[in-house]
Amino acid sequence: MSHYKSNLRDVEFNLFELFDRQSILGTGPFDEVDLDTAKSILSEVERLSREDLAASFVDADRNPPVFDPATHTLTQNPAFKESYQKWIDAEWWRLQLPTELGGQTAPSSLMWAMGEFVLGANPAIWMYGAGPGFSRIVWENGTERDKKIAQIMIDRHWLTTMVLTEPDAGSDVGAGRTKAFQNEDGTWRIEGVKRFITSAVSDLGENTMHLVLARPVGIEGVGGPGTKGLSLFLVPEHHFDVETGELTGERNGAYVTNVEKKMGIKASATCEVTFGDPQLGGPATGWLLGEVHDGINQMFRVIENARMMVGAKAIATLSTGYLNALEYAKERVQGADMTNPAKTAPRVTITHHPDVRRSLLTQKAYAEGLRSLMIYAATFQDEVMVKQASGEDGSLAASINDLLLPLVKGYGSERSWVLLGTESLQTFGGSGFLQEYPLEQYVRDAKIDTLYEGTTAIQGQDLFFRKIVKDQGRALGWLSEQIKSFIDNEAGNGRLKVERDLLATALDDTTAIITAMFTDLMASNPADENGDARNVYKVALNTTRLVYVLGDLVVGWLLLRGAEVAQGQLDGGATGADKSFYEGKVAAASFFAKTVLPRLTSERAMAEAVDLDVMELDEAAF
Ligand code: ST9
Ligand code: FAD
Repeated sequence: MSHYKSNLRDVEFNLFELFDRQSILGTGPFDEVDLDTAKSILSEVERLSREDLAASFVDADRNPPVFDPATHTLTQNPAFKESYQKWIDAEWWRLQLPTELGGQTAPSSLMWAMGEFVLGANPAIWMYGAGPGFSRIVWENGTERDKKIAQIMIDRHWLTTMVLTEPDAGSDVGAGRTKAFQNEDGTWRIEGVKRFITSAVSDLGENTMHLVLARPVGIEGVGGPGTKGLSLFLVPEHHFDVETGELTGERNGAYVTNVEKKMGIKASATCEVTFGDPQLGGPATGWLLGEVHDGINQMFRVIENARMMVGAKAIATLSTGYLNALEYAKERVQGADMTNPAKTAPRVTITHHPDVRRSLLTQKAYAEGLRSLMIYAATFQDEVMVKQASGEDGSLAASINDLLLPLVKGYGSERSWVLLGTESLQTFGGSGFLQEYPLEQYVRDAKIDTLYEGTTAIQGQDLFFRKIVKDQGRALGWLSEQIKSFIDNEAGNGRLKVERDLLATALDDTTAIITAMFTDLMASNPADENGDARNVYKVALNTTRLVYVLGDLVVGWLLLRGAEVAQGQLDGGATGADKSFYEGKVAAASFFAKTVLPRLTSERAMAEAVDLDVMELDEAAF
């Protein structure tokens, strides 16, 4: 039986009942994907994921790939290889490619809805299979040569990596020391050691293309300090003929020199990659992407997609964690109903206990609310694509997507990983701790989501300094207006009135927190008479808090929007499974509004009271 429990019904609810995606299907850039096609893609990928992709999830964890340092090769778990091949053969990955690259352009919302199934069933498959997406970035940013390479990468199913991190450059990517020297023929020689590189070695394809950030040396005007001095190079594992893609039989000097042993996501190899070490082989030769020195900007095209992927992975895992917990709770008999204290009272399933119900509804509200957040963010990616195709200005949609990304990634991963442990696994009692059930693996596999692609602290800084301050509050202001108009809207005869009031308070609290952060930021300008640079510490003491607060606010709002739609269906006479589904939507939204949103008032009190005590404490006192 599959470990993976999907929620196709709720995915479709979000796409077609809440966010009206049918309005963009079959037209404009998505003219090849109509509503029926979209629905059949979803149901087929859901089946493939639940059956074929999920099949190797557990086995690949217990029998992870084996690295041979002598040959720098890796042998993947055979069952995992089989699942991976099924994903490649099914060709659904073509949906993220333009027609020029042999793809069939689909809305981002459909892509991520589909992605949820794959990422929930076996996330390492999506990661190893990310080559076509990477190729698209190479193609979009590349010269004619790079465009040819991109097509080769797709046609020959090469694996691809994003190579930023070094032992001394993690969050601080700009501290990277890997160097690039230009050869006489215009190619580049890369020298340095990169760490923690996903998918850098495998036996899943004939070649791997590394997208490497390195600092050019000896070229006027480039290669300065920090991220802006980094350029992006295409560095293959094996040399090949750029016209035909055929391997020349010559090894490039990019070697995996270690594969980490780690807590989870064991099927996905995390590698140290050594470039251009003469003791290992020849030089590591590559090309400058697009022949422009714009590395960090180009790499962020990949990172934005990968941050969305990480959030989707976390959210997908919480959803299957919840559904597994729900199934267990419906069957596990333990204790008597609290209203019947007799020693001989009949024993009941644990779904009769108030605390288990609280836990299940908490899981349901977050799993479904986070799904809405992910798909909502993707609707702005859709809008950017639609506007690009029609030549309209899509900059507001792009900014809103930018604002939502640290929430999808940062808030999505934190809430998911914590709830998987404190609620989903907990529902199983001691059995949750056993490998017999998937929860312990889910918890181990989901922890990484708060770490890679920028830790939660980095997401918080990105959210406030870049997505709010640098954006001059444009996207935030738009979002806040949307929430306000929902609160003021009395549609549905003022139903959900209590919840709307709670949302109004949450909006006030969030606004007050952001205002306090702005005030501290203004007070940190030393050019001002009363400015004190240290006030920026106060801002930074609130940035992670803001990820949680804004996340709760937006999820609370999206859940209530869903509840309004569901209430309409109930009023319209929904019956059977639909009736239960819609009742669940209303109940989860109301529960979230009543049990999560009120906490923002205390977050506000803490945010407004933040002082410099934490920063002034002597390190010896910690
Ligand atoms: C990693 C991989 O962890 C883990 C999983 C791998 C799985 C791989 C497979 C899946 C991937 C699939 C991808 C396929 C692609 C498909 C595409 C399909 C279409 N947004 O603030 P500044 C840029 S990998 C956009 O001064 P600092 C921007 O150019 C390792 N751009 O930063 C900016 O210039 P400007 C992940 C942004 O102080 C420039 O950077 N590692 C954004 O110099 C400088 O900005 C990390 O994530 C943004 N949000 O550097 C590192 N932010 O301002 C985390 C910056 O002029 N650390 N730029 O526009 C950070 O993010 C740091 O904040 C820092 C700071 C490095 C940016
Ligand atoms: P550090 O940056 O040293 O951070 C340590 C702690 O300090 C964290 O809690 C962090 O939040 C905090 N911190 C650091 N700086 C700040 C700051 N300025 N303000 C506030 N807090 C701060 N990298 C790649 O390039 N490619 C990959 O494919 C890839 N895959 C990975 C796969 C796995 C399994 C792992 C574990 C990592 C992977 N990484 C990859 C690296 C990953 O992106 C980094 O681990 C991550 O960015 C954090 O860097 P670090 O580990 O050096 O931690």
